[in-house]
Amino acid sequence: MPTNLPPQYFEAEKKLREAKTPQEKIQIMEAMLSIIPHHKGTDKLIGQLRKRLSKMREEVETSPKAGRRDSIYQVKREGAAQVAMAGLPNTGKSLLLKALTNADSKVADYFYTTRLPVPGMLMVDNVQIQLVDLPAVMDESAESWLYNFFRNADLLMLVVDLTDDPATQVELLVEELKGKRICLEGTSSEEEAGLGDIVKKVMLVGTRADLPGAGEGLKELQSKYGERLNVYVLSAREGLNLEGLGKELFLSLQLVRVYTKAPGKKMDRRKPFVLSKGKSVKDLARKVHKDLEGNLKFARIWAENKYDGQKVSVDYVLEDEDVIELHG
Ligand SMILES: Nc1nc2c(ncn2[C@@H]2O[C@H](COP(=O)(O)OP(=O)(O)OP(=O)(O)O)[C@@H](O)[C@H]2O)c(=O)[nH]1
Ligand SMILES: [Mg+2]
Repeated sequence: MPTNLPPQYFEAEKKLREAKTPQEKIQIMEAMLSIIPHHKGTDKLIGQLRKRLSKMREEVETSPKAGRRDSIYQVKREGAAQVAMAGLPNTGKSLLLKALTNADSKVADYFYTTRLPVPGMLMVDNVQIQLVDLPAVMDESAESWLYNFFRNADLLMLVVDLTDDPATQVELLVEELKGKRICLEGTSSEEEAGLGDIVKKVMLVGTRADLPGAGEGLKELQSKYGERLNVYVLSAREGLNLEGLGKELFLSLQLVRVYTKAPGKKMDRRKPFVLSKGKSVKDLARKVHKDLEGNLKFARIWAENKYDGQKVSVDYVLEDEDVIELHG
């Protein structure tokens, strides 16, 4: 059967023969996998390449010389929080990342298109949230690093296709992640979490809201998960309902943003400090400067319709949009 491989594939193959380090080889093989067109004629080739890749990864990970993990599977954290996309293959994760941010991630109508993490930055009002597109949860060839990525993220965005039995997709995701000791808030796995399990915040996003059948899917999700999870539906292809997602993410992340100001000066709304809900003035001071916390005596606070420069103690719990003046 013809494989119809593009010239870039052969260039990559040549590079692979010349590559010296296992890290280089891994990187090239990942690139080859994303170049190969998917059809019956290439099934075998893709299978072989996947096998070689996972063998090479195993070698790297078990070799004492290699030490740390390969950096192509990591993303530098930027912004106030990191959100990892988790979904079954072909549910629209990459198109959603592209629709929401300036990032470019390959979109295609076959399974396992995304091979590596692709970060994008989402501005939510004046807060930056890093959104990371990732391989599908069932992608065995990414297993060695994908779940670590999920473990380190602040929130998992469960991306499900509304037109393909979305509640079952959620069940599968919950189960699969539970198997890797990642439990999800607001799902059955949260109640079952034991010692050594990590519990993650989640938000549920249904895609393909533009297609017939999506309404049924939403009903199904609402009835099963609506009470305990933030359920949001959209269409990345048609640009439906995209604007509100950032705000919902911010709420699901349970963050507050506060502004600091110097006495007698105005605050700068462009530069909020972002902390998790429940943090105090003391925590804010630590974030502003490491020496500040020890000298801190009190703070003054401004908040719309609530405070106008009143004195509060260092244990005051911060709320979203508070303006704080720290006094040592
Ligand atoms: N109609 C419609 N199609 C969509 C939507 N979102 C994605 N698609 C299409 O669905 C296919 C898969 O999209 P991707 O973004 O590549 O899916 P993915 O979840 O990243 O796939 P993998 O990386 O393989 O896990 C593409 O053909 C997209 O154009 C949507 O909201 N509506
Ligand atoms: Mg993808």
